[in-house]
Amino acid sequence: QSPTLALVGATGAVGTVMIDIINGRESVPWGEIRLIASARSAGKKITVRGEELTVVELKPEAFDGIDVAMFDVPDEVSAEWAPVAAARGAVAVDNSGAFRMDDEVPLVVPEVNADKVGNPEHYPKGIIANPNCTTLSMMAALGALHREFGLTSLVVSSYQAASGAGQDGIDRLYAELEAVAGKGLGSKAGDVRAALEAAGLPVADTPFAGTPLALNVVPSAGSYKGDGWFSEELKVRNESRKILGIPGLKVSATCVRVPVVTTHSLAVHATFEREVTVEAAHKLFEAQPSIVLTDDPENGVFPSPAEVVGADPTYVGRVRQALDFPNTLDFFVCGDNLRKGAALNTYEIAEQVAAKLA
Ligand code: 11C
Repeated sequence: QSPTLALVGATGAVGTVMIDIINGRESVPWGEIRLIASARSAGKKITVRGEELTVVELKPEAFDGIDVAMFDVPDEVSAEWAPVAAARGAVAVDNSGAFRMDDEVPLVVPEVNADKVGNPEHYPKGIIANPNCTTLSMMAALGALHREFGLTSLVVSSYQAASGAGQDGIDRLYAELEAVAGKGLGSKAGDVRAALEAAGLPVADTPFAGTPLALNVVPSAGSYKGDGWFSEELKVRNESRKILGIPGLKVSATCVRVPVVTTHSLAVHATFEREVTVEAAHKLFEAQPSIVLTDDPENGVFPSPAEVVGADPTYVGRVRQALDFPNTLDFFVCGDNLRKGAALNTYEIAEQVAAKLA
């Protein structure tokens, strides 16, 4: 009998992309697909693979008969409900931050550590975690380089899209862009903020740290964690170490929100044990099916979010030898934070679990 799949958070920003991904697959391994959401969204009808499904409310019984349950919900909802799904016999594949650093929960990017879903002994809690979209955007590229050259340190700056903050982030960016368009703003400190306030869009309490995002960049992503660090920056460090299996990896990240709707970009400065060349890196990237190498800067060929959004692969370009740092490459990656960064990677893990169940 074909395994059954549940999608928890079916009506959210990532859940919606997940349904697009399932609908776009040539074939799927699933028998029943069940959509689950909060009481507020229960009863909604959504078409999945040509069949109109009714969203059911998140309750313990919703997991009965489910083999794999994907969670695209806030941390506190996953923390409560992924163990409920696991107790009812499902393998929970969780896209929140609730379990990522739990030693009994593998943190998986199939291109790097697919072996972690090979055997239920690897996930004794019945939970497998999906990384943060910022970390994930560079993992296929770094995994390929690490296998060959041995990664020793990583300095990263991110350029994160508004949709990382969910549908509220997308809505807020569009509203801000509309409020500032055509007004010649941006040459006087505070004029963007004043225009937003005048348009009835108070800046305090936005998903962007009380700072305008239109015509701006905001060096704050996630929540403040003390000593100058934001949660996104610490996630990049901790999750990269766990996924790559390098507990002592030196990592420093600065995470910045930019006025892009969807697709995170990262400038990566990566140092290796062994000598690495641009040519060798190009070859590795070309050989990795989930990477598209876009690297001809002289002719204006490099990845940028507006050209990449909606695509499954990670786009890599601007690969160059760091001039003053031995064994070090600088490069730029763009990845759709809702697809590979969230829904697609979660779905790929779910498919691998299904293959083991079959
Ligand atoms: C952002 N990367 O862009 C975040 C969103 O830990 O899964 C995802 C947060 C997470 O704001």
